[in-house]
Amino acid sequence: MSKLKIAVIPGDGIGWEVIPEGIKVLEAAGRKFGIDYEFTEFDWSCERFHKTGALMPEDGIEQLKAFDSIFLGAVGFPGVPDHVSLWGLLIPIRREMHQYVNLRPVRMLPGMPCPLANRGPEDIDFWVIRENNEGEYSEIGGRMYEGTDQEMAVQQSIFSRRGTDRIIRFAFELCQRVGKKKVTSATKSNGIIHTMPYWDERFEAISSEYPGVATDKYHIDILAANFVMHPDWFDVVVGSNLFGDILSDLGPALAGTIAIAPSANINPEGDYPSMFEPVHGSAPDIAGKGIANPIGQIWSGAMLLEHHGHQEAADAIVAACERAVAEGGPKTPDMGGQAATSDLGDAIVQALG
Ligand code: GGG
Repeated sequence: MSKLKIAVIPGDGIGWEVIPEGIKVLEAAGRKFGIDYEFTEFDWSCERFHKTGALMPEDGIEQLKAFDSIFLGAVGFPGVPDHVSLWGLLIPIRREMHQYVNLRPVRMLPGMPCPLANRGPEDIDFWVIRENNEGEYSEIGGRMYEGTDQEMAVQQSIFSRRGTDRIIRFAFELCQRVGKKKVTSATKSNGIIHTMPYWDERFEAISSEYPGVATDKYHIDILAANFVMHPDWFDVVVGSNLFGDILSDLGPALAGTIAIAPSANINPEGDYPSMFEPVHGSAPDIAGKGIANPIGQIWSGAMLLEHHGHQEAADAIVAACERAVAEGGPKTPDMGGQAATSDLGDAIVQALG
C-alpha cells in the first residue's frame, strides 16, 4: 500500500499542541481504514525567524513539492510582526502551490454552546469559499515620502478574470457536489467602485452556467449582520480573500467556537500539494498551557483524507468529533469545560473506535 507523504509544520504557539492530536487521530483512522502515512516535521516558525532571519529556508517551497499534502498548525507570534510571519510562510505556500481555493466548512456540532439565542445545528451548516491567491492580499504597493507630513501608503487589490472566475466556479461546483441549493456572493460594489462591480459581473456570468443553483448577493456589511441574524439562509458563500477571511472567522464563532473550524487550501488541479490547517491562529494567550481545542486541527486532518479520496475515514473522524462533543465528553475551556488538549484528542480517538 502506498504511503501518504505529509509535510507537518506545527508553526507557532498552540500549533505545537494541536498538531500531535491531529496526527494521533489521523493515525487512528489509518489503522481503522488501512491508510499508511509518512510524516516529516519542519520547524518553520517565528522561532526559526529569530534564529536565522527567515521562517522557512530559501528552498522551502521546493522541499514541500515532494509531499502529497501539508498539515499546518498556526503561524504568528509576538516578537515578529504579523505581516512578516504571514508573508514569510503561509502566503508564499498558498501562492507558490497555486492553492487558490480556501475551503472552510462552518457547522455547529450538536452539544456545542451556541452564542445565538434559539439556534442549533440545523441552522448553522454552510460553506465559506475564500479566494486564496489574490484580491486584497497583494504585495503590490508601497510607501512614499516616509517620515514626512506627505507620507502615504498605497496597496493594490488584484481581481483577475482567471482568479475570479475559477473561485466562483468552484463555489457552484461545490454547491452541486454537496447537495446544497444556493450560492451567495460577498460583495461591496457600492463603495469599492472598480474591483467589486467586476466581481459582481463575473458572479453573474458564471452563475448563468448553473441554472439549477439559486443565487443571491449581499454587501459585506449586511452579509455579516445576516450571518448573525439568519445563519440558516446560507448554503455556500463565496468571497474575495479578505471577505472570505473575515466571514470564516465569524461563521464558526456563531457555531460556538472558532477553535473547531477546519480549512483546506486546495490546488484543485492536483499539480501541487494542498495544505490543511485550522482557521484559528497561534493563540499566544493560551500557548503552552495544554488547553487548546484540537478539533479544528483534527477536522482539517479529515479534510486532508477526503482530498486524497478517503471519504469513509474522513466522515468517521468528523462523526467522532461530533460524538465526543455531544456525549458529554471532555470539553476544553473555549467550550466551557476544563479538559486538556490531549483529553479531547483521546476522546475523539476513542469515539473513532
Ligand atoms: N492556522 C493558520 C493560522 O495561523 N492562521 C492565522 C492567520 O492569521 N491567518 C491569516 C490567513 O488565513 O490569511
